[in-house]
Amino acid sequence: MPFYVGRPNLPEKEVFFRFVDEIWKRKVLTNNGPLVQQFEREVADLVGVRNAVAVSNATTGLELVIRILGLTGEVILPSFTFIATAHALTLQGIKPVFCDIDKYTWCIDPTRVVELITKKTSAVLGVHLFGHLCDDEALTIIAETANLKLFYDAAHSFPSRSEELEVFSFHATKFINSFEGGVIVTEDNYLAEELRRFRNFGFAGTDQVSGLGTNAKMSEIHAAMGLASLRNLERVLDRNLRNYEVYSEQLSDIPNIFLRPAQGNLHYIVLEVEPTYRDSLVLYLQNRNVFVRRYFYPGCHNSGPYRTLKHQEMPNTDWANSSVICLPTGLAVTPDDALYICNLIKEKIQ
Ligand code: T4K
Repeated sequence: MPFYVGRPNLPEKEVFFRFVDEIWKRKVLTNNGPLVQQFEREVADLVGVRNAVAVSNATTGLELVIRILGLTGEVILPSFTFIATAHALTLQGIKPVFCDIDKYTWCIDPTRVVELITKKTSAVLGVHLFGHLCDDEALTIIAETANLKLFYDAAHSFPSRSEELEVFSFHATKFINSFEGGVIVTEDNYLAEELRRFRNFGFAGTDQVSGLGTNAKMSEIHAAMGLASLRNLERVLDRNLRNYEVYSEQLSDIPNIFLRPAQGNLHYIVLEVEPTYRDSLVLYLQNRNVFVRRYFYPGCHNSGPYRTLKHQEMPNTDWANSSVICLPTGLAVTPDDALYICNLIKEKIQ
């Protein structure tokens, strides 16, 4: 059987269909329907925040935030992230300025952020990577001192968060999914209202357009999947934990590989492999139907439109890019499957 990183964590079909029945009865398919509102309330309660604004996906969520915060010029972010983080800025006419990551958390390194601040910098965009939260305390001090906005790409971290404005992803491949989807969370009521208006063409009421806007709404069927998936959260977390335990027991004493510490929802179980062995191990596993991934090799600064930009030296990013392997987990992987995958790894490395 093939194993994937990102196989969807499917909720009980019956639970999903109960929500779908409600859609059929009401005939409300989209435009801030009752299931979207319920999904927003449940997400807000779970993470403990005042406002949750559901959107079509996390990338549009980031674009909305960038727009509503009125960012200009340059924004500092890590290169070691999914390309969507950088593209969301570029599409809004902002230059992404790539920063190195911390050696231990693999999140943006606050001490390296300081080196990159210029007159054109308007914000710092941290990424809570693989369940690790950014150093919010240090970044807040830096942002306040330099009068910059601070916000987070929290695509990986649901339901953990820091205190800032952040954007979760509910994409099919994420810990909790709504097929496609994202949720922006913020304590700021005014900002939340602005985001709601902007996701709905700028409408402030029927027939009343208060400003620019787009269509970034989540539909009812997506919210139905999100609500069903939330009822599955403990089961997914428990499976991730059990799989992590197997990976940890089996891989702890093998030379040249290191299992990164467990954090958050454990949706990404991450191995650091001595770079000279990494790609041959990936190939070996993939040839045996274990589709491990090198997220986020080769890094944003080595991808697409960003290759020609000048950037600071990023030794920790270089190391992460050349050593990372994400291992399969989630409901589609049992602890016995994890053991099988570990045996393949040992077969190749030892
Ligand atoms: N910021 C960060 C840090 C992110 O990681 C992401 C998304 C975003 C922002 C943007 O969030 P969204 O706008 O998407 O809400 C996948 C996902 O498409 C992407 O959402 C995710 N990060 C990224 C880490 O992974 P790919 O190109 O690797 O996906 P793909 O199609 O290769 O799928 C991965 C594996 O999952 C496949 O090998 C098989 C399995 N799979 C996938 C899908 C979609 C399934 O079994 N069923 C499915 O329906 O990007």
